[in-house]
Amino acid sequence: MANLISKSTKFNHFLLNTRVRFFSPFTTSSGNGGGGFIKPTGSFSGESATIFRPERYQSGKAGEQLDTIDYEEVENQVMDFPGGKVPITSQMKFISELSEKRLPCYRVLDDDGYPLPGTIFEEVSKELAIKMYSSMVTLQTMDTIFYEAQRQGRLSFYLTTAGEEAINIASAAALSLDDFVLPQYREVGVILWRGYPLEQVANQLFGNKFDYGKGRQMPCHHGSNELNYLTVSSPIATQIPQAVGVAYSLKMEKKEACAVTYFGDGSTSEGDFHAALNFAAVLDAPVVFICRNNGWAISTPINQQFRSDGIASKGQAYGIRSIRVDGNDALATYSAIRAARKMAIKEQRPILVEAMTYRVAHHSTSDDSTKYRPVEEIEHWKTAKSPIAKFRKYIQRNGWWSDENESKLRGDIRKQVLEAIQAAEKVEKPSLTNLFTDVYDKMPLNLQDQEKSVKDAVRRFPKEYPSDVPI
Ligand SMILES: Cc1ncc(C[n+]2csc(CCOP(=O)(O)OP(=O)(O)O)c2C)c(N)n1
Ligand SMILES: [Mg+2]
Repeated sequence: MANLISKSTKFNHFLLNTRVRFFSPFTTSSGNGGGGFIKPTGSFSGESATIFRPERYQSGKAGEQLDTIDYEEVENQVMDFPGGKVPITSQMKFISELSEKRLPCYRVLDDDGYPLPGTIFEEVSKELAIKMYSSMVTLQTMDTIFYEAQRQGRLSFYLTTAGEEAINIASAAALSLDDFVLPQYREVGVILWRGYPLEQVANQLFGNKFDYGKGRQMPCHHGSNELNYLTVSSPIATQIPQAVGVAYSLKMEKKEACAVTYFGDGSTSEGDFHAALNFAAVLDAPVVFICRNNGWAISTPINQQFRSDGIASKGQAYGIRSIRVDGNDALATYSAIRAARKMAIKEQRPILVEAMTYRVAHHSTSDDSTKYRPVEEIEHWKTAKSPIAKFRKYIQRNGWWSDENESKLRGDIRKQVLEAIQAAEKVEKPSLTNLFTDVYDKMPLNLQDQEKSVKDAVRRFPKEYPSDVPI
């Protein structure tokens, strides 16, 4: 039977008959990993058949295949196999490729910002709710301005978190600074929440001499030792097994912390994802896997990515407790990640969270997503399903927010981001020497030779090289 979220923290008890549940790694006699989940009130297959082609969201066709198998077990016959006794059946029955029903999605707020009847969630104080909301707006504003700056040719590359602001901020708010974060690339909100200044975001994007990475990474590859946020690496999914290693070392050191790794739906097609889940389960590593299932891996929709019922079902296959959550609902995401973190640390086990969302923006500034999906669909998720609008309705209804607060916040953030851009743009680039340092304690001869030849080339052909990069 699936496990209840621990009651030790404050939950909102509207009605007591509904429970937040993680799918247990082991199925029960109910056949689908635990019954009694909250019945989802919305669906990610799209509300309007004319606009949405449901197959995009429907990677599996649960409900259309074999019924849950009811085996007749042969009395007094078991296979005494290492790890537990296996019952024997005389019937040749194959287990179905999918469970009877699709895994439901845990949601707290409806589209109007009202808690669903019977929902149980972690309450957030007014102060925390406003901080979460302001951070989501900061992320959105920052994305808009940096995206435009790239379009003006001031930056070489950018990618936004548009539509995924709640996953970024609400999950970050549920973590502790002692936890180690191993991100993909669409999670800049997580590092911002941990205290990375807007100025540093701009420094990284411009690769100037204040950038922690000394200009050696592509834009959007943030990282900070101080904030326990490992630098983004471009090859997809490499961070997932690394997170298991980090978690295992936290376990060995008996730390009150876990590793948290983020990745997209597309990344789950990499072998690294599967190896990581298996290692984590076998090693009982305190790691929280957060999959942002945003429907797309650049132009590849999820129904071309996998045939399983999304990602949460894969957790169970590896023996990992898992949940599917509405990633556009900040309160549901916050509650699920708080519970996941707590279980990962207290019980020393991995947890998988599949956060359902939609990538509202193009994949990056190198993409035009209108070439492969209808504009109406994007617009729908941008407006009707906006995680920011939904959370605003909640805080405004609670009397914590007003239209005046909103316009002041947006004005202030816009000013801060523009100032950060203008300042970072003017800062000189790191010296060319940095290309050769920080890998070896003492630079080997071959690198010394390469450094010399690069610098000679720049001196001989100065017009061929950027004038703002000091030698
Ligand atoms: C190993 C590897 N293969 C391919 C790529 C090119 N690539 C960059 S992002 C991306 C899509 C990833 O999609 P997903 O994991 O769903 O993340 P999202 O962009 O949707 O947030 C691909 C294929 C890469 N960076 N690394
Ligand atoms: Mg994706």
